[in-house]
Amino acid sequence: MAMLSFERKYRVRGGTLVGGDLFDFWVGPFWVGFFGVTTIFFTVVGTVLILMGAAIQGTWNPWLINIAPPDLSYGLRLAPMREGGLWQMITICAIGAFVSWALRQAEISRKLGMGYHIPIAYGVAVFAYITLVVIRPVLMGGWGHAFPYGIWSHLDWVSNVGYQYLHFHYNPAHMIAVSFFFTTTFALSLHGGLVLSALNPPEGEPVKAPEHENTFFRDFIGYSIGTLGIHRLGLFLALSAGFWSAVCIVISGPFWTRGWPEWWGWWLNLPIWN
Ligand code: UQ2
Repeated sequence: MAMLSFERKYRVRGGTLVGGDLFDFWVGPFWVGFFGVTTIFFTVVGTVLILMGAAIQGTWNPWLINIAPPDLSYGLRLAPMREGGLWQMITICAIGAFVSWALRQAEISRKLGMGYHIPIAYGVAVFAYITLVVIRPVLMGGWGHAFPYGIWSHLDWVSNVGYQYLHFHYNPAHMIAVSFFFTTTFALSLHGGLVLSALNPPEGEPVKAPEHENTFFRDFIGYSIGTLGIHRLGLFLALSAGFWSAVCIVISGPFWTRGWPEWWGWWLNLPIWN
């Protein structure tokens, strides 16, 4: 693959967290690194295990493949392969691959002298996943509380767990998470629209610069957050969405076991009403 003219400048040694310069080389456009190797390892093993699960289940329909966690009767023990052990091994591979990927991002950030924003942001998504398949199941005493791996089956799980708490939209942390998700899409639509409008002037006119972007929002609402600011805001909104998602599910069960509508009884029970 052709290397861009400036790319060679960024092919710098060092920045690794483990192994020194053992895997500090490139294959085509890709830097390898120790955690590149571990990512590939966990991904290949995990994918083979998923294919084994599909073979055991007897369907190759991608929508219907389902690999379920162990029954609740197994508690937090290891289960036989066909009884959820496969799910446990796949979970170990998934976490191994995700953590390897985050550390690979950290190593490349160090190599390039950048901040750790990328691995930290990605880490919030990994944290949300680990909350679902490890932290909450451990707090509730059974791997059976985790969600099954399958396109259709994980949606059924979300629906069932939602109804278990009667009406999940009354979960205050869920409200905060949803609001952050909506605000993220709103901010990205403002940003994407603004950038494309600046970069696509009428035929024959030069592309517009950030001063036009700032001026548009100052004229429109009296405030511009700025080109760096919109990306800081977007990062904050997106990470907050992931963080509050993890909070809203981890408090459901370990902290609150009744319907979420009932939680709002604290408001009706305030002593100020009589
Ligand atoms: C902006 C700016 C950008 C942008 C956007 C804004 C030049 C290219 C979208 C406007 C954003 C504002 C006013 C914040 C909106 C607040 C929330 C919570 C959605 O000013 O600088 O850079 O893309």
